[in-house]
Amino acid sequence: MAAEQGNSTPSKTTEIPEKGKLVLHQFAPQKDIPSHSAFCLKLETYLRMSDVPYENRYGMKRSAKGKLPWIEYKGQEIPDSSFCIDFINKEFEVDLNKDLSDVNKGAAKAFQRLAEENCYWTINYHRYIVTSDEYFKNSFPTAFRWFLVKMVRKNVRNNLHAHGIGRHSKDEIYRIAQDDLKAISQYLGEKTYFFGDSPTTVDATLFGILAQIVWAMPGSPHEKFATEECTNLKPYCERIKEKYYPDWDELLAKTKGSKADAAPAEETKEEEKKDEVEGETKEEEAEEDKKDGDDGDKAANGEAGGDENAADEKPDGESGDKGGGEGEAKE
Ligand SMILES: N[C@@H](CCC(=O)N[C@@H](CS)C(=O)NCC(=O)O)C(=O)O
Repeated sequence: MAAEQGNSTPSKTTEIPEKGKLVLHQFAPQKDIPSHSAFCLKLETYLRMSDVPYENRYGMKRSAKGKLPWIEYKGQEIPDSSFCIDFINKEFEVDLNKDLSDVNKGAAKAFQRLAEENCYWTINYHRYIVTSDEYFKNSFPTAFRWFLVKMVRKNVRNNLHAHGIGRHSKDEIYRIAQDDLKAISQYLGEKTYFFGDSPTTVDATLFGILAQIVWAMPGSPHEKFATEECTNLKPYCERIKEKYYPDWDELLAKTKGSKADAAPAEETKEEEKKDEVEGETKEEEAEEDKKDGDDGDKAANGEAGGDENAADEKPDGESGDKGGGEGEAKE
């Protein structure tokens, strides 16, 4: 099955899961929501909504595709939250979308793409470019913070530029996010779930994204817009949280002392990246930090300056370190 999903070499698993249980590999919980990864939270929510038993394995070990989350079941390793859902549906004979009309199936797919392929990037932009220092201070009070901020900003800049959204100004990126939130809010309307009284896959997807905004981006334009202009979004998240996460607080309590938090002997992306940058001189770092600061200031003041791109000042292909992930590298 792993091959069917387009994997390359599966990563090596060290612990044997409880017999017959599906294992969800994801980042450790944060102190405000169970995951700062929209995709990890989506997949865990889907498992809960479809009542499939699973156990969490928190850590930094990426899938064969280099990302989290991924699942493991009876020796098979499946990367990518959507491919995981396809696999779960088949294997456990569940399908939250089974009663949807074709029209709604089409709408569900469109909203999924809006959330994951567009809105998601505006969240990364806010977290890792605009407020990276603050974000890391609050979320990752580690000795390596200076290093994480530097590497993550560089990676996120490259990714945002490659996506295209990073070529817009700060105001434009926030406006794009607001348009997405408005569309979700308008479609949801007064309904309990996106398509009525029962949850479907898109509810798990949207919860993964919206929970970031309403609970884990305090003071952001996203949060302000979602709570003040789209007043049905937070209650929607609260409904899902209440119904599917009775153990919410227990999950959050796992932030400290978790496997990921302890950054074990297991090789992490951060450690790999640290090795990569050790050759850089302090002067180079200071220069980059200054540039980041200047960008941040420009962006904060809404200045276009000589460079409209709040998120990326470098032409394609110029910077190295393309391979890593987004800010989630440290989660
Ligand atoms: N399409 C993937 C996207 C997963 C993804 O982008 N995960 C991020 C965390 S939100 C990640 O692992 N980034 C790479 C990294 O952190 O190294 C899915 O649906 O699972």
